[in-house]
Amino acid sequence: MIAVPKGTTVVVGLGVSGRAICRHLARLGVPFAIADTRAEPPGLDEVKRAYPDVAIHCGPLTELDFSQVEEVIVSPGIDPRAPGLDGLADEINPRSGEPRVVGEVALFVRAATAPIAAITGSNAKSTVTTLLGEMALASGINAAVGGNLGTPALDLLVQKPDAALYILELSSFQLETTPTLGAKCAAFLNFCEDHLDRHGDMAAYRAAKQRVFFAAEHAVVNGDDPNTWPDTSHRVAHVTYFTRHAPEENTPDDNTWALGELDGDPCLMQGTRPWLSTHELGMAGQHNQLNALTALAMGQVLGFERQAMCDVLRQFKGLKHRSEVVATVKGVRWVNDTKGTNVGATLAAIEGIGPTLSGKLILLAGGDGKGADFTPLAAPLATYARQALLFGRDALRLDVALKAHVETHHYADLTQAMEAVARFAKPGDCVLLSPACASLDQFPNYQRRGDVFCRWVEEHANAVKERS
Ligand code: UMA
Ligand code: ADP
Repeated sequence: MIAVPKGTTVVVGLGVSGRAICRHLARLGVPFAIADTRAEPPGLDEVKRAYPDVAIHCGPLTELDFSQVEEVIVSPGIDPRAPGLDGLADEINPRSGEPRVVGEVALFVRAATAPIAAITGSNAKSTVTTLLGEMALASGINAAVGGNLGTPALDLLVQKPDAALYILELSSFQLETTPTLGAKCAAFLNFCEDHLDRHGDMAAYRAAKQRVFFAAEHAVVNGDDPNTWPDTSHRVAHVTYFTRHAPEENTPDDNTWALGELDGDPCLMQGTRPWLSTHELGMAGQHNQLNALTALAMGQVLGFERQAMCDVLRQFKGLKHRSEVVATVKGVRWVNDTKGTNVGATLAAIEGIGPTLSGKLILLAGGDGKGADFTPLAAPLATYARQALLFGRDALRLDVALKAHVETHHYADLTQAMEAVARFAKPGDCVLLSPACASLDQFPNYQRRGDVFCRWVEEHANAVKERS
């Protein structure tokens, strides 16, 4: 076993966050060592060149004796209780007063001087984070946007040293190693089964996400899901809710943002006060109406301008790979929701798009289900879908959960499933790729899966045009 010298700071992981942590420590002049469990981690050569004097260990963490280290800064992909780090996460670093194992965001909190708006949840984080960033820009606020999405949090400190606000998307992995975030505004959007391979059970996954609330001034949470609410231990001063249910006429409540109606026209409301008709939104689907409500609720807490926020909601068409309309071919709409990588996301896409169709949905789903229970998809598919075309590693598990409720067919891969669609689709239908699974069994990432879908649809559209 190799003893790590007394008082050393060790960075674990050489991915995007690990390299940002090294840059930050180097800027601060804090001496550090590096460990990565892989024999050849990405970026190793770059890091060796940048820090020729820094000790780097590649291989199992159990080969190192961490007992004398001052602090271990783990990357999000590393479990703070991984073998080798045993017990360290429960010990306190006397210098910081925080656990001896922390993550990138803990360092960010120590260094940031502007307020933080933080967004977590099982789904919709990237959409809400981006919307809020656009709203800040439109309101003339110099905000820096990043975290789990885009630029690592610590790099924002250098990219925008004069930022007036940090808007961070935070994953459960990042929050798990953040002792006290102290956000000005913290949102927990929704909660469904995901990442159980890392967190073990739903209680631990939720507890990690709830860390977003520690010492927050203001929480924005899902009124329809108590799992997203803070409890008293989080010491949150104010809580605002968003909900899909219309507000009650006689109990106007400015702390609740709701999907209501004005003269029969569905609209986004604060209490009983209408803000924007849902017909004006650039994004499609009821799930995106909720995302718009959340961004408005956060934006108001943060002092953004009403007109600027509404203009952004009119213009923002949504992010690529999330309920993205790729083409309409012979009356059939093709929608790429490859970022639907868990059951909750796919449910939202089905329930968001299904009611808007004159025809039916044809769902393309499958891949690596990460051990999830697929049965919640059965009822909405029975209501809105014509068929479910299943592919990838967990096609059979999906079939078992769905076949009593919707017609199912199996294919070896996504392309074969797409080639089969012509047999089923009718004008007014929507072919929805929302796999409810990770892509990693057949693709390098979810983006590549979405790109394969989009390319196939474009070729299909061209072929149909040439024939007609
Ligand atoms: N790994 C090892 N050994 C190590 C270190 C990492 O095997 O010593 C593996 C991890 O298990 C993981 C992979 O390497 O499979 C990457 O892990 P990492 O912690 O090095 O990841 P980064 O490259 O730093 O990227 C992370 C986030 N990735 C993860 O949390 C897995 C990125 O989110 C994020 O954009 C980036 O930090 C900057 O903040 C990606 C993600 O998939 C998009 N996030 C998950 C999600 O959104 O569901 C949480
Ligand atoms: P995240 O960053 O949390 O993965 P994204 O904004 O990238 O979130 O959206 C991921 C997927 O989540 C989308 O493709 C869609 O299927 C689903 N989704 C979007 N909005 C919601 C919502 N309000 N509730 C549940 N699922 C949603």
